[in-house]
Amino acid sequence: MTQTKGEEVRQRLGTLIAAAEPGHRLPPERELMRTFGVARETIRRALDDLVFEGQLVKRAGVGTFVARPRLTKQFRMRSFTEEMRAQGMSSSSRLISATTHAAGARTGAQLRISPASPVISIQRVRLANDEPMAIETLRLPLDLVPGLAVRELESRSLYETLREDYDIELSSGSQRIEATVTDDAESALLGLAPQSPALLVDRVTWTAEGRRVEAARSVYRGDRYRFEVDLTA
Ligand code: 16G
Repeated sequence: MTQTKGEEVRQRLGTLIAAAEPGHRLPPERELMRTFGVARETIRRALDDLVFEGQLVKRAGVGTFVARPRLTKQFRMRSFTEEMRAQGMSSSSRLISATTHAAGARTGAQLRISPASPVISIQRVRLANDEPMAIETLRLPLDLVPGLAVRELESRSLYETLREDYDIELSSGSQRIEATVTDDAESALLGLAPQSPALLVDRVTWTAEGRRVEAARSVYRGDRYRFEVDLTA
């Protein structure tokens, strides 16, 4: 797939952000237009996307800054399959797509690999008792899972597969949750009205040795899902 100008700008800005300290001020739009050789509109859209993702902060009349890391809370490390089992429900998946491509700046930074390293990207609709609950898009470094039988992931747990076939035991992760609404494609896949409330979850998981294994971006339907957090003083 060829990259659009906008995607290219986003990727280059991502690299710039990854290398900068939190609080660092980005050059003004005019200068970014010159550097990237694109129209103001393209720069604005890329900046807006990065602000939406929480990577940048805009201060009116002052400038655009690399965001400080947000406060995060810890959740339990559980797979969708384990979660459903614990609640007495059956789980399954519908495979939407599986592709391999270069990680890119954002996923590369999340997985601590070079943006040029290949990843496998798997998109599944997750079902509980045959009802669609979430759309998950996972990215795994390709060299960690050679020959992964993607089709099997319709009926088999990814975490189980990692454990049994690749001897990869996930020990911790970090997760961020934001409110969102479903777009047209997501609404159709989840059987919801357009623009239904949903929760957007970004998760990165790693092994006890600190090897980043998975960067996942999931959209959970807001009418059926609730997130529980254990609090400790
Ligand atoms: C959970 C994880 C997802 C992981 C999946 C594995 C969240 C937000 N996401 O859905 O990152 O890939 O479990 O499930 O919790 P599986 O082992 O059942 O395939």
